[in-house]
Amino acid sequence: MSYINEKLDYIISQNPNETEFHQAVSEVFQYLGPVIEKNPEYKKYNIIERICEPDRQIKFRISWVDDSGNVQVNRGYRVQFNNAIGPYKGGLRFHPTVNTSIMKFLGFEQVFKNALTGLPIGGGKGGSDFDPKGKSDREIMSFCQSFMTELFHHIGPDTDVPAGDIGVGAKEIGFLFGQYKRLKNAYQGVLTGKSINYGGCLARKEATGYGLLYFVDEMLRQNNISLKDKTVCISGAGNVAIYAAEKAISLGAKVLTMSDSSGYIFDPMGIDIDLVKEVKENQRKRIHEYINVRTNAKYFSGKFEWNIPCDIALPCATQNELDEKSALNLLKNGVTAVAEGANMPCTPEAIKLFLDNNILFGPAKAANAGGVSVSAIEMSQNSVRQVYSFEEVDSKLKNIMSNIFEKISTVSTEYSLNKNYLAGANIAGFIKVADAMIAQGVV
Ligand code: NDP
Ligand code: 2IT
Repeated sequence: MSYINEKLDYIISQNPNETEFHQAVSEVFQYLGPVIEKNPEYKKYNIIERICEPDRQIKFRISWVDDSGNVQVNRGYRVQFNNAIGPYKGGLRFHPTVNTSIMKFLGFEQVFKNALTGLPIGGGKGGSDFDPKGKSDREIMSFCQSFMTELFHHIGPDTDVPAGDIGVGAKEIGFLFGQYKRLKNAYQGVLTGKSINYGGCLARKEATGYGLLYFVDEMLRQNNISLKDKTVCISGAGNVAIYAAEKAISLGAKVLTMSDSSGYIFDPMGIDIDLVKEVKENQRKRIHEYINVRTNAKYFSGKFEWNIPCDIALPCATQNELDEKSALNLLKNGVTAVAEGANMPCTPEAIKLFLDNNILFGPAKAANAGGVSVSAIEMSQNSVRQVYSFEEVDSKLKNIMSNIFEKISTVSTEYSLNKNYLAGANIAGFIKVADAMIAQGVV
């Protein structure tokens, strides 16, 4: 058995039942054989085992009172995975499916994603099984205050800087920030994704979706394809999906679908993004409300199976949402490119089909790194008490995304895996973190 496979078996046995974490580790490991051969130091310093073990995992109780006066209990997490290249950095997810495996897969991926940005940020992730759906603002505030009352012990602007993810947007970040400030009596850039009027960064809200499209545009351009007039299917209708759709439309593409966990909309005339924003961001309603206004669009309840023909597919909802069956639908309908806006949205079987069929594939670690990149810009603005304009941040974001593409493309070629951007991202991210760990000694 190869060194890598032995280590993979060991890591799986040490972390039983954490299937999403196993999946994320396997994705990185499948490309590490030649990397270890080329750099024997990684073996000597046992980087493989060290990089898979979080520096620290914090798990805590959150008690809070709902609007009926009942005491509710949820579970909170913060996985501080690796700080070899900077303070732990990564989002908080509030969703009933949150568990140790989900937190660890997200934290593990974040380490390599953050390395690819070229910015000084380590990787972490956190969250809770709290479900914000249907909760009043007062309930969300009460929960966030209780959550922060434990979390504040473990974070800080030079230690660990959380942000948003599924179920955590500017509103939740505001409640969390207010409580941190009260407990610490310090005004620090300890969270990113804040509102603009108290230390937030212009273009952070747009950054993941816009960044995804800058990445896709670059990937297509390097393969002599234009985004203009292409059809795009998007899943999700949250922060990432909305701004991916907005930028796709502004770059001349036509977006056909969006979805939520209840169903999906198909608008053959092209999605009206202002209407989606009105329904989802302002009214906080379900996506099916869209067809009440756009009567030519259709709503289908149930899981979106990527059965609408398109040139480009952008899964922007959640992990493992695009499976083998969906990938076969996309292939049958002649898809050209797939890029992951969500974290790990494509199953390994789906990815294999894309790579085997020479579909341009943008892996999450690279393609959705725009959000955390602008978070790092927010951190630096907070440190120097400075504010950049939207245009300045947007132009930095564009630059970062094209540098990421260039880096992973070059590394894929170096390892004779030309145009396998998944390999390029995993290898480039791993090498950067591994080298920093070795330089800092056995800690
Ligand atoms: P939001 O909470 O804003 O939106 C999530 C969207 O995905 C909603 O439309 C939601 O539908 C849908 N969704 C969530 N869970 C499921 C599910 N189990 N099945 C089907 N649909 C689901 O989150 P974000 O847009 O911020 O995050 C989306 C993805 O992007 C996540 O994978 C996240 O980790 C990733 N990401 C986010 C970044 C950010 O900056 N926010 C940065 C990089 C990656 P419903 O309302 O019905 O739950
Ligand atoms: O998955 C991600 O990169 C995020 N949720 C954003 C993390 C951040 O710190 O901005």
